Amino acid sequence: MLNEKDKVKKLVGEASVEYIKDGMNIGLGSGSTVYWMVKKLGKLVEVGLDIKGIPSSNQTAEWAEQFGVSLTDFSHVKQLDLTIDGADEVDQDFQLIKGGGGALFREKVIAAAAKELIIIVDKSKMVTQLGKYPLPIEVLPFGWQMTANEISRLGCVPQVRKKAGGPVVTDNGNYILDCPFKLISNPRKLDEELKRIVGVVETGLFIGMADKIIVGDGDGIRTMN
Ligand code: ABF
Repeated sequence: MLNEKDKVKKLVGEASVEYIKDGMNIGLGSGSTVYWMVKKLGKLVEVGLDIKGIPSSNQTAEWAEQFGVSLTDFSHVKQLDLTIDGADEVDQDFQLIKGGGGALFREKVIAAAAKELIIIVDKSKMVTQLGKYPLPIEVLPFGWQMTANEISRLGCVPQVRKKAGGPVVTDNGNYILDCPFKLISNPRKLDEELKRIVGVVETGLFIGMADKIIVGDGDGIRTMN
């Protein structure tokens, strides 16, 4: 039995496959909203559409396999036709915080490789200013404390993400620092500053990447271009 929020995630996830056409190579994001997109995509494959996906996490790869969606990789595909992914926060300028699920690096790769990036969210993710959600930053394990210290100079107290007592290890073998900036007045500048810090692999700020946002709530969906 789905709760109200999950019903909305299902709605937007399923609605997003409208943009997937026969023959496309698709970037498959991560997260609970993307789950519904991949499941619905499996139905399109069942009726004969020739689609290949590049997953942004091992979890998404498992879902693709479960629902019969063929996978490929960047040794076979130079550019993706479309990437569909979720987000943790979205502002009016389509700037995003992503990485709550820890897959931000591969999510950014498939976003950068796509002709179009569609973001699928429930309305609770829409914000006037980014930052309430602690910004996830993927860092190299070696010297992560030094990296965290450098990040803290930019105005937050980073916490290494933990699970069962130890740091969470990403699909790339790295750690995630959750960084509560509270309000990010200039996301592009912050992203640039973070990327200059030794040890930072990638940030959860996705600036100037999203082309379309599909937002859902109890009344249905709305598409913003
Ligand atoms: C991924 O899934 C992440 O970037 C983000 O953390 C999450 C989206 O959340 P949800 O599970 O609500 O779809 O896209």
